[in-house]
Amino acid sequence: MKSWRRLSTALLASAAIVASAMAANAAELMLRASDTHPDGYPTVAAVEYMGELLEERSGGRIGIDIFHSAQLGEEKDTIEQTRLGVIDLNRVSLGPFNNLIEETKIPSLPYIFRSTEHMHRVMDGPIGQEILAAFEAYDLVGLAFYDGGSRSFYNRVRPIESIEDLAGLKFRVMQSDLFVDMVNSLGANATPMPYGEVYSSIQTGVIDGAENNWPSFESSGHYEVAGFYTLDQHLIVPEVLVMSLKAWNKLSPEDQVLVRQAARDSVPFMRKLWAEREAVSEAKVRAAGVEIITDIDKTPFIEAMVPVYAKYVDTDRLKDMVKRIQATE
Ligand code: GTR
Repeated sequence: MKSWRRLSTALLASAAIVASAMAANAAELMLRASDTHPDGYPTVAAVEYMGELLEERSGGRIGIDIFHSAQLGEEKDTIEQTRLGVIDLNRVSLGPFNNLIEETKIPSLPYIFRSTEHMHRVMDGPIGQEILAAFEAYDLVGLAFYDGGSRSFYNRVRPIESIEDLAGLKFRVMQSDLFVDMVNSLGANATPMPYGEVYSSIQTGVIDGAENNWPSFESSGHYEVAGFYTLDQHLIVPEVLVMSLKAWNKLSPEDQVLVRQAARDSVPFMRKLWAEREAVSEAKVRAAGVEIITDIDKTPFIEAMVPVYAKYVDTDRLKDMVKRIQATE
């Protein structure tokens, strides 16, 4: 009797899961997508939009189930899970790929791009294609690049008005050796840590600050615990949307085209949302009374990066890529 009851409970539970999955979406193939950001953030909205395009173009056969707010884990872990095929799609910064895929170091170099427009021209062209192609050797398919604005330092101790003011401060960086060396070369101390630990680490004084763009500074709530933001704009790191090679290989060639095209078509949508969100986030942070330092001489910051370039741009191929980026109008 007992085992019968257990069995029927189990049957009811699995029926409920199936029913809710069917009610939520009738698509035959739901791709599981991960993002560290909350619902409504431009990257999350862009992958959702890609899902709508896919459903429409596949006649409802393929859709995307998006797990936002780091529900599936922090970026470094979700990258591993995507390589293993546990997660199908992943929207991440290029930063956490730096130690794994050497090509991703190049667009992650400090001050490599002169502006967002320069970054677009490079990443939309052959160099961007070369970097997307590099993912395949690591069990991933590079689908598209999204915007990540420019990243600047914020902290809870003092306003950074010159490079000297960074001395001795402890900043969280993404889990990438390149960013550790970047911060240390500026005279501060770097602590690599997952994004989700930054808020409490600033609050409790484990670190003095971190660095990020306007929308992340705002949506993470970091501005509530770090009252000084200096627009030194040391990084313009693109975001990337990757797919698990395992999941990709299960698709028919026609469906691979659909997925790649839907990802591409989500890029202009994302860029528009990004520009809007930057303005909204900036206004919110300013209204909260954060001291914003805009007038900063970037020259010493750029000069301090010479040893970082020497260390990370360490092959002829990477040197050539840097030259081609610098030569891009
Ligand atoms: C954000 C980026 C995230 C994550 C985060 C971080 O700007 O969109 O993917 O990399 O920064 O600092 O960890």
